[in-house]
Amino acid sequence: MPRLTLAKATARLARRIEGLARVSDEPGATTRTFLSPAMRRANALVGGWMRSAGMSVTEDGAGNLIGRLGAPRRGARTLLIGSHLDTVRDAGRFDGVLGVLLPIAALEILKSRGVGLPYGVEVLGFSEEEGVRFSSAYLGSKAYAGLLGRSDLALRDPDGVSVAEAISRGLGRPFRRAGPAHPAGNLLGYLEVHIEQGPVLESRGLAAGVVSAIAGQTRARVVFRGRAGHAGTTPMRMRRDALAGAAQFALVAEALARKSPPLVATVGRISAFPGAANVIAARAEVSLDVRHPDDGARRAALGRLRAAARAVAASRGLAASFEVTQDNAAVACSGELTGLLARSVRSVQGSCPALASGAGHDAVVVSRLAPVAMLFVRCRGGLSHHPDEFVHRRDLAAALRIVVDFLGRMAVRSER
Ligand code: HGY
Ligand code: MN
Ligand code: MN
Repeated sequence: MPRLTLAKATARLARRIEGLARVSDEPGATTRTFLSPAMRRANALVGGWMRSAGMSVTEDGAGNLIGRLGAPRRGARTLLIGSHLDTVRDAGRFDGVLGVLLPIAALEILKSRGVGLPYGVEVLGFSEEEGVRFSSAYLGSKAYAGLLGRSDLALRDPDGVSVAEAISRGLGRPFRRAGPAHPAGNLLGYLEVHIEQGPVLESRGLAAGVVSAIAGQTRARVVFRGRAGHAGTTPMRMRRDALAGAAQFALVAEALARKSPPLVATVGRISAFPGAANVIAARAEVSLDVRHPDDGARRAALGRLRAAARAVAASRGLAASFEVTQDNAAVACSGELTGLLARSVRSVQGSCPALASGAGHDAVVVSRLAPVAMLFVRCRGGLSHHPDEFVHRRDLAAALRIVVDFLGRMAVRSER
């Protein structure tokens, strides 16, 4: 096998990222949601690349794609490297995907150099991280970690399909709850390579950095109920307009977060029933996403937002419900594993900033199994969850060099 140069590996990685972006449930956009037809095609495509890197490939009971490079000796521990293959709607090409395809390229470089690793490696393509279909994130990594519970399996999508039904239909077999993919102690750690999705690395003129901690995150479904009525004949003072109440709540949530940085609160989706132009909305539902590096501050903000929903409803003669659909505490990355990763970053770019992550990542869940470290890679303008999301070729190359170096450092650490 000819030696795979960094330039060739980077070019092939860039081509694969472009190719995978065209595997979508929505023509002309990049959208892949939990166990959708496009997700099934994505697993087949990425699984082929994993095989060409010498890995054995399996899919677990929740559709997570697992590429495995066995260890040369029995009893050797395993390093997990991965991220998610699902996307938001009309997504960018790098969010999640980079963290699955880049380690495959790094292992191909080592293979072409005839370098074997003294530990096992599992490259993971999680099947659901974004929480688009079921309004609750991390279903894939939770299944992998043995943490997918009955309440998760009972979540329903907008069509009323439950997670359990989606798995049976999507995979052709019922989900069997099982323990974690690996017993405690078998794992060296988990590395997730991810675009920064923020402006810091670009402002510092750096290609990469490490993550210190991942912000806590709560998602909720807030529903306002009023009374349908004729848009032309119902006087304004007699209305109980659920959509107007939901819209007012969205503005109240935004104002509350603006006043208390670094708190962020987002209403990303609003829907109304019956949804006709000439009918006053009887029911309106909004999604709510609340994040803060400090868990106490996030919980306090949630209390204020819950009270705000009640106040808006009371002022308009509406009823309001506030259902938390996901709640994750902030997670600190492993100091030791992150310190090792930082050495690899410094060996490539001289310095290594440590950044807090406002975005959630599968590392939040995998931290329940093993120490986690995250490599952030600069993305243009910090833009993400947008089709113009972009990583320069030189930054792909830098990240690839960092991960190859890190795999080597882990070889030394694994022998201890
Ligand atoms: O929402 C997030 O933070 C991540 O993109 N799932
Ligand atoms: Mn995302
Ligand atoms: Mn992501």
